Amino acid sequence: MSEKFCSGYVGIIGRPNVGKSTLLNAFLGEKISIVTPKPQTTRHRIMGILTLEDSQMIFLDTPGILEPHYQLHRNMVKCAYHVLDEADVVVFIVEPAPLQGIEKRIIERLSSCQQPVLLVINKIDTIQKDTLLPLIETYASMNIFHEIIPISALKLKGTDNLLKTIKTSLPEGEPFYPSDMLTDKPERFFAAEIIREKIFKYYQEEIPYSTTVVIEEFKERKPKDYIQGIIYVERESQEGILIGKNGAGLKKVSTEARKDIEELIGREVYLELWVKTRKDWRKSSNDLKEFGYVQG
Ligand SMILES: Nc1nc2c(ncn2[C@@H]2O[C@H](COP(=O)(O)OP(=O)(O)OP(=O)(O)O)[C@@H](O)[C@H]2O)c(=O)[nH]1
Ligand SMILES: [Mg+2]
Repeated sequence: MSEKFCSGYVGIIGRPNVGKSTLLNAFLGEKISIVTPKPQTTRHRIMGILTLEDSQMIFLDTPGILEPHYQLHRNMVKCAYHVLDEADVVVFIVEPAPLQGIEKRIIERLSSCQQPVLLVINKIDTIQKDTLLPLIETYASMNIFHEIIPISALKLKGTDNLLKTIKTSLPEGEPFYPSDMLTDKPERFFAAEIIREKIFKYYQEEIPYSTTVVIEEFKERKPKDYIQGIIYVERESQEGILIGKNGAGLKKVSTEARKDIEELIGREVYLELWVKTRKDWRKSSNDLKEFGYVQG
């Protein structure tokens, strides 16, 4: 054991939908952060711990940084920028496309970062090779980024190279967490996230964004665990949309979520879901606090 051990926090930031959660899951080889084709999927900081022979990397997936329209958005942006205070290395993810306004503002903020910032161009499986070089040149000319690394988080292209670069950017030090620890949040948090993922998958327009999930009960029982969740919507009219004709919508969410929860916790589950209204919860500081959306 003469090799030095490196450990540290790796903040993953970027605008919504660029593939931050996909990358976290790719690094861990486990799906711990929910992924959907819709933007603004992640609303909390999700920690994923990868312990190797010579290093421990603590990845922090974050909500996409956006132009906030209501209090939940403001909390999400705060949560994302907060990781800049914790991270030893920052991974800033973009898509292989021209920069958006919000990204220019993120870059401004990153330009005063003390720690190394790696620029990751994700989704390179979606573009022609010759469009990549001019993009790399644009980012290189900013003189902000420690490295510029093109990847496809979905196809696992370039992700090993990125992991190596992250590792070499970390400080020397002892591991922060036990080697078998994967994340910092309890099973009930991930159960709620999985239910939210299914709502993002099956509902359109405002429904996913007006929804939050609270796990009221999580009891380990034989032969099945008992989980009771409440899906909160913002208006009574949304309850019916969510429940669907003869309860079909809710049933689909519940069945699929149950399967994923069972896979995650390795036990059989009885999942009971209720739908309730909490008027305009996304705009209420008290409700956001109650639902766990306040950055400590
Ligand atoms: N083609 C392609 N799609 C990708 C890649 N990485 C992620 N995606 C897709 O992009 C979409 C968004 O991925 P997420 O990982 O949820 O993105 P995110 O940045 O975490 O999004 P927010 O949580 O909303 O901020 C999903 O449909 C992913 O499957 C990639 O390398 N190639
Ligand atoms: Mg995400």
